[in-house]
Amino acid sequence: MSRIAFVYVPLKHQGFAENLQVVDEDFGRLPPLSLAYAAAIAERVGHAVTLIDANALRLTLPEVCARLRDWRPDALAFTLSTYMFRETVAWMQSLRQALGVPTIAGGINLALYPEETLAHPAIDFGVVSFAVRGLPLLLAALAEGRNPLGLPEVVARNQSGRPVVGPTTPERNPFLDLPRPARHLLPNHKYYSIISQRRNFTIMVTSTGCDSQCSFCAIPQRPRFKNSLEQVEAEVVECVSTHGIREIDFFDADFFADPGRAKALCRLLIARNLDLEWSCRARLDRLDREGLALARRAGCRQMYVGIESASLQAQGLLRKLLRPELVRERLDLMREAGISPLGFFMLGVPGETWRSGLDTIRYAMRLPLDYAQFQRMIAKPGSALHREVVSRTGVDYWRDFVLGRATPKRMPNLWCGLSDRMITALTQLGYLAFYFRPRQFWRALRRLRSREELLRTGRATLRMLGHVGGLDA
Ligand code: B12
Repeated sequence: MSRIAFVYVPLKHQGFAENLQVVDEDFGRLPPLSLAYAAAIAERVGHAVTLIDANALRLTLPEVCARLRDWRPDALAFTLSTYMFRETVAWMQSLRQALGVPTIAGGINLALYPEETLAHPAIDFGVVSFAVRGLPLLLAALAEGRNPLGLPEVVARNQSGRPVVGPTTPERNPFLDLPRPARHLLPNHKYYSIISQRRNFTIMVTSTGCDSQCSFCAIPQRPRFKNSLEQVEAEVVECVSTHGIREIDFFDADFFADPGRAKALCRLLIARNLDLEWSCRARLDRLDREGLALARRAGCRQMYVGIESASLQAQGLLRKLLRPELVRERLDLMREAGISPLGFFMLGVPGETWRSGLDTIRYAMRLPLDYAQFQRMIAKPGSALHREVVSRTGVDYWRDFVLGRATPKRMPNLWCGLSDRMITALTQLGYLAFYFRPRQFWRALRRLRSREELLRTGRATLRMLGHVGGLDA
């Protein structure tokens, strides 16, 4: 048995990000779900485990280092996204040096760029896939002083220092083997999102991947697996009864992708009659009156829906066509059911002009939405759009970024003629035009349920106003 410390590094807004800085910084503090899954896998096979969420606890590197010196881990484990790659590797390097123990990495960036990731000497080992098999094997080898090179799903360096990915088998549904995320190791009382209303708050996923093929999104490229409804129900019940959770945000790409499954889950939650509210992401064309009514009865308060753009041409190119009549009809159904809609919009879409960007903002304002989020379109790592950029330019920006050859800056935008500054200005304008209307203001005030929420949204509003003119990116 070994002592394994999982560390979640504080999030930082990046120069290439799709959100405005102020939005990224005020979005909330959300639990590190992937890491909590990995920690649960290690704990299940008998290791002593701690998870330090330095992001939620606002801990600095020296503070985490001091805590870990006291705890005396045998290995350090981190989740690596491409966005947070640099910061995470910097923490791995410092903690590895200070504590003199090996580092283990997992997560989305390792799946996308395994060899480039392991090119960093601060990372000793990696575990690809869902870690159910690979992590226990790696930890056992380390505990017994065996060389993990060649173990299934484990990335390790060979004698000449080259990273080698151990054999992988076709992925089977990880939810059949995954334990529930180790929420008992998380500071559950610290979490919130900008529009959550109850504490404790957490996030959950009931599936991975997505049935849709929107070209701007990276999630369709992830394998598609679903958890069983019994396990989802058990996780929800554990959240409520053991961790004092009163609000959950389901992060599935499309909660209603399989409407029959979603409705069945709602019925299970209704029968449980829990003191719980929740939100989820859903595609508008999958929603119907029955599903929405069931979701509401089951405690759903908010749904996040991608509407993206007013331009039908751009929607077609992005492989997500939602006609305005359908959008309006489904949003009306949502409101009728008593569910509050948040619309996601993208600016800088293919063929975007200043005028079409303004059309998208006006479109958002005409729709019966309680909230809107405006993002610039970027070629996310792993998306079909990014693959197209690579084939057209011959440059893989994200690969270069992981290898330390590119800085966190705006990527080339091959699909629209607007400058970066114009897209940023449109995004800011979107927020101002949408939220600073008497009707929206009044709606927002009526929705507020707590002093904390008032302070949180007030602060975000002031920061947003403060940034206008500064053109933060
Ligand atoms: C929930 C979620 C979040 C949560 C929780 C973060 C987390 N990953 O734990 C919050 C809201 C905090 C979040 C934040 C962010 N996220 Co996020 N997130 C997701 C989401 C929707 C689901 C992740 C999940 O829990 N999946 C279910 C579990 C079972 O699978 P998994 O995540 O792959 O984890 C398994 C394995 O990868 C492995 N594993 C993972 N980590 C580790 C670590 C070790 C040591 C080991 C051994 C194994 C291991 O074991 C896990 C269990 O099987 C994914 C999209 C997706 N569907 O994958 C995006 C996604 C991962 N997020 C993304 C992004 C961009 C972000 C942010 C930068 C915010 C933003 N601007 O969008 C931040 C960065 C966070 C960070 N520190 O890197 C991108 C990543 C793109 C990239 N290549 O970098 C994704 C793919 C979505 C997208 N927009 O395309 N996110």
